[in-house]
Amino acid sequence: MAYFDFVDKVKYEGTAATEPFAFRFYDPERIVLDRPMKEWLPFAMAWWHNLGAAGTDMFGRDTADKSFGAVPGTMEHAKAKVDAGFEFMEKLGIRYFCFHDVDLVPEADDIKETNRRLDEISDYILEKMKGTEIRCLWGTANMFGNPRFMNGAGSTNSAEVYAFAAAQIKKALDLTVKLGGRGYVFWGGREGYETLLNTDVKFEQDNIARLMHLAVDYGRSIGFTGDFYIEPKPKEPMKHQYDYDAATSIGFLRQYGLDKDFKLNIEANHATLAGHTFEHELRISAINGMLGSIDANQGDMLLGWDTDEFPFDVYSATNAMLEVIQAGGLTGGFNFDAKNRRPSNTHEDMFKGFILGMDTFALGLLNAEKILKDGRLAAYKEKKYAAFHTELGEKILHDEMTLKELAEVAEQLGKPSAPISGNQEGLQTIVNQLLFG
Ligand code: XUL
Ligand code: CO
Repeated sequence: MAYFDFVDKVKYEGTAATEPFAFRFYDPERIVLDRPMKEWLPFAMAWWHNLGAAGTDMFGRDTADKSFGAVPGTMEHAKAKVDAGFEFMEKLGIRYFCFHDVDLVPEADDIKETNRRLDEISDYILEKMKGTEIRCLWGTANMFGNPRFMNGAGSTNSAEVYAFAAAQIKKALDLTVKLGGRGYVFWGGREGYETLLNTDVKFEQDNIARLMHLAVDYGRSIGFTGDFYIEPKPKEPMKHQYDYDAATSIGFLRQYGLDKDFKLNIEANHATLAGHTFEHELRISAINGMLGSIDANQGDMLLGWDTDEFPFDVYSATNAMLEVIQAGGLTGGFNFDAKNRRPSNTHEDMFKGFILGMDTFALGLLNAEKILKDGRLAAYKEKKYAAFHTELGEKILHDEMTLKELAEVAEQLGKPSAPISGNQEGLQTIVNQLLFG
């Protein structure tokens, strides 16, 4: 049975296309720099938003129908979601999916029954994967939705709840390995606090790290060879979240000796909530050897919350792709942790959201290629740091100067030579010329 019979395979039709279900820029086999677009852009579908989210917000109920012909809350519905999801991914040429445990099946009262349902659905998914190119990008456990996690998961004050968090991670890792997942994500949804009046921050952070170590030990013991990821986010649902941004998360991973097994999953909208650009978070991850995967979406700068929109900001995608290319690509992928706006409530809109997002990143990739091939930005950067290639500069870089010797140089000079211009406007003009010229 087809759920989306209004569309066949979505193909690349070029920039003149008027057909809504076509790619204007995403041309999977086109070679960009040294590899096909589809290898630079391993796109993934987020099970939760695409097959689950139906428009409910703080002020109103569902606007979209995601029943897929079955009664929500049943295993028939869980299977219908698998069928719809695979049809969706195949029609768009999406080769990966990401899931939380509770996206796959309705959670039961007793965790034993939930786990039985997860076994059943993962058998069903495995069967469905056969004969397709579709693979799991990463799995995760939802440790924020169930009321038992109201005081956190790894950061909980209840030893029993801690055991439930461990049980969910164990099962989600089992599923990730069973489905051949490349990565495993920790997004610390409730790992944070509202007020220090009732919170022991050090106790909570130690316990989160302990749980992550237990996860690594277990994952490696069952043959999981992929990366674990922290997905930083500064706030929402908690006022203060421990994994505030890339720099904070990297410090945490190093402090607790987790940096060999973990990388980061950078989400665009989380970066902007932290007061950073997307590309800043990618750069900080990359220079620390921790750029793993991306949750591709965007926020609305006039709204202070995580709107998880499909990305259409081409400047942002261009800057992001510059970072990804210069990091040599991702070992993870681009997971569209994005959902349609509440009034975009049809099944057609599901396709349009992905087409928009995929085309935006393809355009970002093509623009980044132009900027890199043009070379003027790189040449300017060379010039900017050229003073470190003088005799004095080289000595500093080789740690051959003491503070006293540097002070003597300064005294001999009296004042430094005139600074060179930052040339920001000139560089921005070049970018516009390359993008629109
Ligand atoms: C929440 C968020 C999550 C994670 C996975 O803001 O991004 O969906 O990606 O738990
Ligand atoms: Co995310």
